[in-house]
Amino acid sequence: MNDKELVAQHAARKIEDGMIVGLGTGSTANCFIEALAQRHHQEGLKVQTVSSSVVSAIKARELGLPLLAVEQLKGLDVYVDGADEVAPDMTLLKGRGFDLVREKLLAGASREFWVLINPGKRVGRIGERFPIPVEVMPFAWQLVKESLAAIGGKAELRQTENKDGLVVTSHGSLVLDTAFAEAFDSHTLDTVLNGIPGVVEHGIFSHLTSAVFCARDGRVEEQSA
Ligand code: ABF
Repeated sequence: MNDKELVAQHAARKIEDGMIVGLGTGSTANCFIEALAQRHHQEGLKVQTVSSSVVSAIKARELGLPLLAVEQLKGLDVYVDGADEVAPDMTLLKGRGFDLVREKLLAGASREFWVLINPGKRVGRIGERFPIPVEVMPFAWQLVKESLAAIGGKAELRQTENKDGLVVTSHGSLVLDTAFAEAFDSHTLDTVLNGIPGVVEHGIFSHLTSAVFCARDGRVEEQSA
């Protein structure tokens, strides 16, 4: 079993009968969906799930997990997802993939948010390895780029992998990947980005994490808020 499967199974074992479980997006979240489906079928674990992306919804449906629409939800018990960077205070950087809007919506609406990682995701500060993904309304991108420059951010529109076009999220937004030359306080930047008109959402997840599960040397270390 690899580290992603290990940490995914660890999280899936903590899910209890009757829970509404949010499914993240990415390779680690995929392992969690598989581990949860296994418990659902083999042990009769009764869960309802809600997905953070079309990709996760398709996977959950294929594996026979009961799936709710986000529109039906008034809240959920736990949201389980991976991350791109995890700071010591459990602030996260997410959104190297798609759908950070739904990811943050579910993380914020959930009683608990569990983050599944390996030690390679740990950083001293958010933005150490990756630029901050800032999702913008398409018509606003140039003006938002200027606003980001005014606070020291160098923003580039995200391109498709083969560089033949721009990335468009499933909600029709564009993504400005924004690097800051100077170290910043992630909680302050979170608030500042939230206040820029035209910004739909961004990849700093502050004060949302309940627990980080990190697979290391065949064991899972838990860090709780
Ligand atoms: C998505 O999955 C993104 O927000 C985050 O970027 C990524 C982590 O994926 P993986 O587990 O594949 O490293 O939730």
